[in-house]
Amino acid sequence: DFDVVTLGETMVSLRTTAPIRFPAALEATPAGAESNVAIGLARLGHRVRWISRLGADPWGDAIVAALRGEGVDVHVARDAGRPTGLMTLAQRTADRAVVEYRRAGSAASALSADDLGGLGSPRILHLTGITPALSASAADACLEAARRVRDASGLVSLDVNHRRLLWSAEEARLGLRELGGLADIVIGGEEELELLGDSPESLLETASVVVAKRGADGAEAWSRDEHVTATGHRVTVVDPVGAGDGFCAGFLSGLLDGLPLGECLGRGNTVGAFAVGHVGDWQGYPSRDELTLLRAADPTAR
Ligand code: KDG
Repeated sequence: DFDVVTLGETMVSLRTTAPIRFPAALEATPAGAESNVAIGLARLGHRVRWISRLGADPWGDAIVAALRGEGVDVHVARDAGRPTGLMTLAQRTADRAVVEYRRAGSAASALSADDLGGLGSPRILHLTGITPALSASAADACLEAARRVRDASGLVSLDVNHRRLLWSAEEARLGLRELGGLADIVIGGEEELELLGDSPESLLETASVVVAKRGADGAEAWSRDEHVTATGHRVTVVDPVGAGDGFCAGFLSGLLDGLPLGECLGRGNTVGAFAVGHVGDWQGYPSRDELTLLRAADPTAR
């Protein structure tokens, strides 16, 4: 069985640093919060499977090839009737980007509980609040996967990842609370955690660990008997997208290795720091050997 199984949509992301206009120089790269986490975990040496649906189109082939190339086990249905989702990302300054989604009716929006054949009994199922926003059947797939993994004594991890463009505030509140109630590990920014409950501590009624991500300011975690913080890294930001997913990969990697909670936060912060130094969601994620690089006294390893 896998250390981690994750489930969600991966799109073709067409990136530019200029406003969208012709002629357009766009760079195509796979982007999806859950597959980003899968790549981050695979680079750290964990066994990870990604479950999804893709169009029966060349973009779907390219996403499969990229993820397999990163060592992720790909378990996808190819849908001849629906395209692979697409997004554009105009990164207008180092830390400001404008995203547009072309994912309504995409292959992954048809995800349903019928796609859970490859779920098995992983140690951790990692979900995000993006998938339940795609469609009612995708929301159902998340709930059903969470129930099955809990029944098999696995842990369910949820990164809130609230995407305002995909659902209304009220739909998000209801959908995220329902899924959040099945999660053992709840991860989010401070405002995202507020969507789920009155305080991070209040989420411990159902979760065993709650994590607040604060980017360069580090992270904070609450469990039933611990409250820990970890400082972030001051690094030059080239592109912040993908840092939160990198954080999740590092944090879950720490849990899988049995590290104390504070060190899990530390590993999350480290992967996040690598992520922001590189253009693209996941391209900058570190391998296991590189995890100590930020601590080295000499900035050049030689
Ligand atoms: O966290 C990065 C993701 O947001 C990005 O890869 C695209 O999955 C994505 C989404 O739905 O925004």
